[in-house]
Amino acid sequence: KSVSIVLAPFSGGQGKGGVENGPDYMLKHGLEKQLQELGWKTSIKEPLKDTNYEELKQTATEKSATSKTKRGDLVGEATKKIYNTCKNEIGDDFQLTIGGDHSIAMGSIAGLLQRYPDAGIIWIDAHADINTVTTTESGNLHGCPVSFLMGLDKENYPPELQWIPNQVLKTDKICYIGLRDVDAGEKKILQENNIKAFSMYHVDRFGINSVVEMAIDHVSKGNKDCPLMISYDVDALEPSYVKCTGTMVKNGLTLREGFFICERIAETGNLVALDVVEVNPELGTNDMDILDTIMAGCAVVRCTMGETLL
Ligand code: DIR
Ligand code: MN
Ligand code: MN
Ligand code: MN
Repeated sequence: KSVSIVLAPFSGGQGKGGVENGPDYMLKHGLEKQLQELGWKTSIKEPLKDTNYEELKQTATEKSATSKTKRGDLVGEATKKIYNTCKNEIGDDFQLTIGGDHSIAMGSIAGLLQRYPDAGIIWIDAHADINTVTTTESGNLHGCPVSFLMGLDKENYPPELQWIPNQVLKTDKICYIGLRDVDAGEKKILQENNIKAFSMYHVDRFGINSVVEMAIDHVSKGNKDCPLMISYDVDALEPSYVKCTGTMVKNGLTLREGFFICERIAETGNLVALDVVEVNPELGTNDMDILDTIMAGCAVVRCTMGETLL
């Protein structure tokens, strides 16, 4: 078994610097070696390697002035590169993408869906990330990747995001777990499109085991071999364990609940890809907090990739 580790050190989908250092910190923590110890043959892909985002940033505001969303040109350029790597360079490998902010999922998911058009996406997050250019209150594109993948409000996409294959993600092939901070406009989109979502209420109501089972069933559409992908925003987890992330929301998943989701989906044998995003080491006020967050991010990867299966 082989894994392509796609590094996505990108922060332009939101306003806080530092999240571009997530991949570096997770690798320095030994992530690649941990995967090798689990029996994976690893290779590293760096689609953003030759991009100078400092230079791009200076022109970004001007170029994006016609759109409500911020840094559309940066996000468009970075996600398209990630898309091309995920589409063309992964082959049969497991696709592991390390962010970066969650806007990078536009690239990783659109790319994966070119190789596995039928894949089901399980989105672990405190947020729904389904704002459109019209509904977004913050203008941050990390709050919008799902709507772009679904082709919602396409007429208003920033020009640099027009590359996303139209409606590459079907509204019934995604399921959320962990939601607890969903904007009013997003709630409307979820309801109107009948998108399956398990909030923290549902986790308490049914328990994490049933929730994961229902999520797998929903996105698999009766196909027991349906390829599955997890897009994992670490802010889904309770902030006391994960303090170094850009938009903390209290009352999240416990670490065990958060890991169990990965373990159970791994157990299906159908997992083909994982994103881990929003690890921002710069937001730590002390070394312990930074280590906690990095360790949680690495543990999510290991649980997804077989560590806890006997
Ligand atoms: C908010 C926050 N809904 C937005 N989203 C975040 O900016 O659209 N997503 N933080 O991870
Ligand atoms: Mn989030
Ligand atoms: Mn919000
Ligand atoms: Mn997110």
